[in-house]
Amino acid sequence: MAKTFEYAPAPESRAVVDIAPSYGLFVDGEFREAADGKVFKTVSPSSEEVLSEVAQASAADVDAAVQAARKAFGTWSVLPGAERAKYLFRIARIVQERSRELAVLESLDNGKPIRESRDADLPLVAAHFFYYAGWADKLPYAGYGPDPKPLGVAGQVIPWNFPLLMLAWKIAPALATGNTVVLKPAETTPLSALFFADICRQAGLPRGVVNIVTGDGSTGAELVAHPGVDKIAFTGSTEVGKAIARTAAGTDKKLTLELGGKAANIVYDDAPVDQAVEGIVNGIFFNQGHVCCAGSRLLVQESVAEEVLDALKRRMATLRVGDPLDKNTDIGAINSPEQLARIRALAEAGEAEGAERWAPACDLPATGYWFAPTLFTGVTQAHRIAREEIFGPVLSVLTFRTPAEAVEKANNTPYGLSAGIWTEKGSRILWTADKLRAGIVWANTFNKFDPASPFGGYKESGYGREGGRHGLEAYLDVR
Ligand code: TAP
Repeated sequence: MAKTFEYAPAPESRAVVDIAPSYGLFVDGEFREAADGKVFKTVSPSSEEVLSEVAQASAADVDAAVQAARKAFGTWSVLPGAERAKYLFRIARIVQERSRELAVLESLDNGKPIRESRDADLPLVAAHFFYYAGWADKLPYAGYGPDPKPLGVAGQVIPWNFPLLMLAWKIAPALATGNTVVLKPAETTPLSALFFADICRQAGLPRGVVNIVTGDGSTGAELVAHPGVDKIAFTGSTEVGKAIARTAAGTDKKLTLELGGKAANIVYDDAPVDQAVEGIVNGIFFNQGHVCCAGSRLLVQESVAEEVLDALKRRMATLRVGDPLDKNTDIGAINSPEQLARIRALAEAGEAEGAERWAPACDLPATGYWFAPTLFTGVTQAHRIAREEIFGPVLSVLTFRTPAEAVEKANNTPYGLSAGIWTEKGSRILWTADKLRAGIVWANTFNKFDPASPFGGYKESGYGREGGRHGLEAYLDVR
């Protein structure tokens, strides 16, 4: 049974970010209250402290934001690309300058370890703006015709797992291509988007080019249904993605969907074990497993399964769960009590269906939402933990005998977002990657992201690509 200890937030690092007691919506370059005055609280999942009160946007607020974006589109869309690039470069530089503050904010509101927000999220956010700033004046050379045109107003809805990074993935290509934006962050993580609104002001971005409407799923639904929205970009669950696709059907709105995943991380018998174990740990425990491309199914070749699992358990025993602001923390807090309940329910289903549950002895804080790194062995393809996205620090282990069986099992999922391969043989990497139905395949590494590389899935993981040159297409009227 896990022991508990009292939670004590790290005081010095908390002080680098100044969170106001309340925030309004960011519409037409200004923060304003919701038309009906409604607010909701955002809570730190590690301490259960209320961080701030945030405006809850209703249909009237969404309408005001879309109108502001529509008005701004008139001038923004005809600005020379080189001028738009200057704003994007400026935003990237300010993100870098304020990255310590933003990293602490993100860890407080989301629960992710500061080492990850500082070394992964924030550098990638800046990189994304730098990358798309570089495209803004080169669109005629992007392969979409000599004079590609923006679509108009982009309505963007993002999840809570990488709040600022998902914002960057959405806003950077939209602005580079001359579109204007209304973005709705997730209800549990609105703060970094509101700090980003302040960065837009600091960068002198013309009013109305970026608008942020905070709220719950109903705000997202209002946004995607608004007739003034020309393009919808959504990242989140497959269930909500399907609902949005139904809303957009029969309209002239363009739609891209980045949805869930159930990635296979395939370890062949010739893989360097220590390196593979690091990749497995990174694949499933990075960001508490709240990652759409998490390597949540380990497929290990039967002849090395025992050796790999022994090494994996030894490594898991060294992982530290706790205060996201502690630089030694490997696994932070689960983002919300609802998500914790979902993870618990699926883990219980794993046990009930006959898989064997294992977790290292682990001290979990008394306050906040926590789940110990967990693995299941004896998992079959019929088990719910092998089929459903858990979105938490839970690894399901399956074995295989031949490469063909590995591929067959890896592809046996309604999802098709990502996969990993661990082997010494280049030929085996190419053979396997060619047969996997996954938008991203990593070999001898996992969770590597680069703004130049397109990201997106097959099957129920969605459609459209974000990142790279391909990411421009979703925001252009390609004729
Ligand atoms: P969702 O519940 O789908 O929420 C995503 C966003 O949609 C949130 O902002 C949410 O608002 C909003 N929303 C909820 N209902 C809506 C509706 N009917 N119409 C419009 N918007 C609505 O997902 P989540 O729980 O935040 O995120 C976890 C899921 O996202 C996982 O399945 C994960 O795999 C997926 N995900 C995928 C990717 C990529 S790139 N493929 C990346 C990250 C996450 P509220 O927060 O207020 O409910």
